[in-house]
Amino acid sequence: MASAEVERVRVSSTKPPLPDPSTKPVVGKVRQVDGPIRNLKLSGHVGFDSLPDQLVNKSVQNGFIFNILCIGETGLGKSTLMDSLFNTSFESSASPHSLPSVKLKAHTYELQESNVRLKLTIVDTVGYGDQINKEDSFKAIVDYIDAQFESYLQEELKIKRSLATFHDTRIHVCLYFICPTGHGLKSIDLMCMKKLDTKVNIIPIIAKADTISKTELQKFKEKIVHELSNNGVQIYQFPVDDENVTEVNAQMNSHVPFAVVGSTDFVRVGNKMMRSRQYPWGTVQVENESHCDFVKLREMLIRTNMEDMREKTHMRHYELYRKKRLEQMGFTDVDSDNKPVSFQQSFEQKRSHHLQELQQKEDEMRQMFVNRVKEKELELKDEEKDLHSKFDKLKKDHSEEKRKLDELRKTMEEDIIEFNRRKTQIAQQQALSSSHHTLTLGKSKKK
Ligand SMILES: Nc1nc2c(ncn2[C@@H]2O[C@H](COP(=O)(O)OP(=O)(O)O)[C@@H](O)[C@H]2O)c(=O)[nH]1
Ligand SMILES: [Mg+2]
Repeated sequence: MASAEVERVRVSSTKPPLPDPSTKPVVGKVRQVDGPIRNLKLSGHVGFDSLPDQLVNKSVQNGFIFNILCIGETGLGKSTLMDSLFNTSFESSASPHSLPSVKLKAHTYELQESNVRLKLTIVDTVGYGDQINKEDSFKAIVDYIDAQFESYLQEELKIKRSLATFHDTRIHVCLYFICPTGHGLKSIDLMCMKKLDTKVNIIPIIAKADTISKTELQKFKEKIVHELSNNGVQIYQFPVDDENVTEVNAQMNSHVPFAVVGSTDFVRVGNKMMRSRQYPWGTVQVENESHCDFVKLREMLIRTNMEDMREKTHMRHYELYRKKRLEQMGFTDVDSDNKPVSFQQSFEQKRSHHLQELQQKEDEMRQMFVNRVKEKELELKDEEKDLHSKFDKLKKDHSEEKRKLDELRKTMEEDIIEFNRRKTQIAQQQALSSSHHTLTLGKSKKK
């Protein structure tokens, strides 16, 4: 096969000046084979500057998917915060504290803002922290996250895949609700976040921040950050590589964990209804930045970094899962000499290895079968021999018995003959003696 020629030409376009008839277009003339990429000027408007618009239109048409996992003890305000974040009511029902284990419940909603559709899935950890033994609380969560990765991987590995219409349920962000104790993280918090930090983007938040005083809150935040870094827990960092958001994201990274307040109640402030919590001593406004970090969280989670979280989920967390799973299946990018191998080579190698193993197993089983048959044959032969000798003995016993019986019969027959002979003899003697007696009687009568 002839090796393919690689032609790389880079043509750059600034906003097109009016075409100058004296300069001939260079596009297509300058060709570099396997050389460096060159910048070229376009001498007229081509139109690929509409690519971003095309992308936007397509994305808007398809709609977006975003999946949030809320982890936190029952009653920490997870459902209320979700209602507050999306400014709606998801109509969730309160869960009891009596569940024997942690269960994950997902609900999917279709939301629309202007012409942008969002398929939002909120996954709740029902019963989290309610068991006496909390050691295994994270297991159900890890399993759930992996199960979503697995179903995406299975779709991806199908021959006929429909990823465009596939409902991607991979978790894009995990909001970890920290109890506002002021005493730092609980061991369940650290353990759970540590188990999840390679699987999902974690944003820790301090729940019900209105129950903790301002000075305590600052110390609490510092303590949490310290404990997270001491335990090597990697939480999600808002990206600073996009210059449009570098500054705001860098600043927001220093505010994590956000201390939030949620509410389903509204209070009139001026001529506007504001989400607030009312107390005898005053009102906490959810969207007031001097009252809590709710606005910061909404800004970071929904308005600035939603796409980054979707991307990181796919490029980092899913990629890691996929790598592990493919390696488990026996695929690799390099051979034993560290030389690159293609997926096909790797697959064929795995297949031939598998076939070899199968053949070996089949041979082993066949050999085992032959051995078993041989053993059984020997056993049967032994049993047959036994039976034969038993039969011979029985035959011998029988003929011996028969012989004895014959002898007995013979003796008995002789005895009978003797008996009969003697019987006749006695009968004769009796007859003779009775006739003699009659004779004697007769003689005496005559006298
Ligand atoms: N003080 C305070 N109470 C809250 C806050 N958010 C929710 N709550 C209350 O806490 C209770 C449980 O809230 P819910 O959202 O059902 O908790 P979930 O079990 O974590 O979903 C409800 O009575 C809420 O009104 C908050 O930010 N501050
Ligand atoms: Mg709830």
